[in-house]
Amino acid sequence: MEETPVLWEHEAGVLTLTLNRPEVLNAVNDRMAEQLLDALRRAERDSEVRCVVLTGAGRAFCAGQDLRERAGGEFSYAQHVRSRYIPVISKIQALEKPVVAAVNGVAAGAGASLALACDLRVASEEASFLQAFARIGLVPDSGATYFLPRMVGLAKAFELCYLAEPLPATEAARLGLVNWVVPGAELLSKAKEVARRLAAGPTRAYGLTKRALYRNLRAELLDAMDYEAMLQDAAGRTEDHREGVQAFLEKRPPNFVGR
Ligand code: LHQ
Repeated sequence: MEETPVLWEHEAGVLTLTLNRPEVLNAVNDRMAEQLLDALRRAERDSEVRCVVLTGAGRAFCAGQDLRERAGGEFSYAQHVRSRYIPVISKIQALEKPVVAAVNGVAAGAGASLALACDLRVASEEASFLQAFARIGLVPDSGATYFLPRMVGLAKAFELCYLAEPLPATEAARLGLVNWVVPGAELLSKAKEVARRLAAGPTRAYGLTKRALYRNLRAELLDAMDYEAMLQDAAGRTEDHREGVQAFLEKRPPNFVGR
């Protein structure tokens, strides 16, 4: 049987992508990286998809690069990161739809970066985040040095990267790295509840909000406000904006269609 390292399930606007190599804690091989990028591209194109959930099969979320497939040897690490990881992380960030990580277990190395690149994180009580890179003499990659200091501050980012100890979910939530922590048995239902709510939201406005939040991480206030104003023009022309105002005036919940 052909291996399917990324499972795809689409239900009522929510696309759930499951990393599916549980025997190696969903370590990323070439095929998984390709399938994940392909799935994200399809999610971007498919207007029926209004929110993406990313999770892992079995007891882990993702253990990062498959160290049996690619480690040491003669091949270029830079080339590997550029061709396998940067496209995936960039696509999650550029996807103008909410992306929710349902972190079911350990997220290590580039697997932690995958979780950090998502817009929101729901974690099970058993989950943890591990900057495993230093353990094998590598540098945090796939966005870890971008997301971590922004989420937890520079001092904690140094500690996590240098000491490479697992950060348990409850502590990750306390630091602001995780949005919700729930018992393992409730993880998918909680993540899907959040995702269904987002999938019923103003998709275009969410997409533009994501653009503004990322772009304005490195802007001056005036510049940031001007960018918001420009995006507001686009949001202001959507069907969902008209519906939102109409629903407010009629004192009823809005029925957003994602356009
Ligand atoms: C694995 C892996 C794995 C293969 C568990 N590979 N088999 C970019 C550019 C180029 C090259 C390098 O990398 C990168 C980016 C990166 O992601 S670097 C970081 C790579 N990831 C790691 O260093 C994490 C390695 N894994 C671990 O440290 C542990 O497995 C953790 C702490 C995640 C979980 O520990 P345990 O719960 O004790 O599980 P385990 O270690 O017993 O793993 C279970 C199985 O999964 C085991 O296989 P086995 O045949 O013995 O049952 C592991 O070998 C396998 N596995 N991670 N990354």
